[in-house]
Amino acid sequence: MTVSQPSAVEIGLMSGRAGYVLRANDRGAFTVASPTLYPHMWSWDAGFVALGIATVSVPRALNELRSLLSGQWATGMIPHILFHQPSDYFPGPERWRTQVAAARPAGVQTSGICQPPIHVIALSRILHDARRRGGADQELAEEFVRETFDQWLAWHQYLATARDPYNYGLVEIHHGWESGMDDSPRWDEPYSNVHPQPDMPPFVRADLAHVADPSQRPSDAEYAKYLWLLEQKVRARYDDAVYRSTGDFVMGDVLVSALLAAASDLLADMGEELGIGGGAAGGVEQSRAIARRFRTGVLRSVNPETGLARDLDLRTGRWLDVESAAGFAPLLCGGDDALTRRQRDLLLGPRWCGHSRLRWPVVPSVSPASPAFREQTYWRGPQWPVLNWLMAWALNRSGEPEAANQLRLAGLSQLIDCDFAEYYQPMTGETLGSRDQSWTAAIALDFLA
Ligand code: 9WN
Repeated sequence: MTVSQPSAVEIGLMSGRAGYVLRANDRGAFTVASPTLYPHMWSWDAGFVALGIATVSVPRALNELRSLLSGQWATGMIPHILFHQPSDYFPGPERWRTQVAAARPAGVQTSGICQPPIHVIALSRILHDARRRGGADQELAEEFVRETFDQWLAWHQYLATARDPYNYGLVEIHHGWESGMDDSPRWDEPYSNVHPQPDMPPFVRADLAHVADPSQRPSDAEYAKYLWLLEQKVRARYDDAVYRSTGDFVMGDVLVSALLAAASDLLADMGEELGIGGGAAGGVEQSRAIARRFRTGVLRSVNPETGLARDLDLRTGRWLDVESAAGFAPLLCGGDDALTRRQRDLLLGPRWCGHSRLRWPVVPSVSPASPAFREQTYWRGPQWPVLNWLMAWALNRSGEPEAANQLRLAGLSQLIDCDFAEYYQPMTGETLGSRDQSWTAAIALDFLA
């Protein structure tokens, strides 16, 4: 299916409405991930939000990242949620009980796990935008990179050490939420080994009140497992080594690893350009070493038959062969040109974006040809605009601008109604989950810039 360029009127309407959504979701010091379902700051959402806001205002974009960094733990971890204000979101701070953790930050309540390291990718894009504009924007952005370089490096080092103590080259995650793809079939096999115990405190879900149909969200049984892993993290006092030996879910995540590799290269590039982090033991070299290790880990995970990268269950030692979009991790971190071309063809081909039943040729979270595919359940098949953005970004970076533009145009067509939904039913184009989702509006702005 070929998709055409949006008209000037459509572009004007969409960018106006996307800007409006981000303004409406702005709570002063930070942007909520969505107005009611997610009334807090989420880590990887904030990265996407910042790069979208940068197309309108570089200072506001930098403030978003500054606000996120205010939640950084002493370990370097950037937590997955910052609870800047009270709300009915569950699980909130009283469930996370991060006061048991010595490394928690002062002055802001947070969750105790993390999310994919998209932030430096966003920052480098913001810097690029700011340089194009020049003047005060460029100065501000460059100053911000100088000021925060060590914090981003500490974040990456945390993932490279505390989360890869045996140098596998795959970042270990301790909860499906850390992958950003909560109920993805990537985690079905590992979750079958997670058994909530009767001493887990009872809970009432708040999320279902905010969606039209519960089948768009994870099931109650899945939620119980999510809460059980949270409980195990609390019982380990958020100590990664303790959790590793006691927790039920320890996975080498290929998407997180690929993003870490890509982000580490970009951090090194920025350091070199701005003359920071130099020297043999400096931040630039450390970042390059992280990039190399995790790129190697991602490439090693590829199944030669399918051409897709695989997560590794570090509890059982089993590779997890699932046709999820995370399998395209090598596109994000590069390192093997033949594989990049193979993945480009696969992504645009009939098992993925070129599948004959798709309303729009946009990256689905799971291949529609896979038995695991579900058309309207969360990360089990629906299209998430941010994933499509990531793949378009990766294709551009790999020297595939035409393929990238195909995804960009398809993504814009999908968003033309300006609902900026959290995710989309791939066969009908119906909007699912939350509306006015900040990161969806943000990537629309970026696609339009
Ligand atoms: C749990 C905020 C977040 C995204 C995740 C998405 C969803 C949370 C939830 O919403 O997760 O972290 O309550 O379902 O899966 O990727 O960051 O938009």
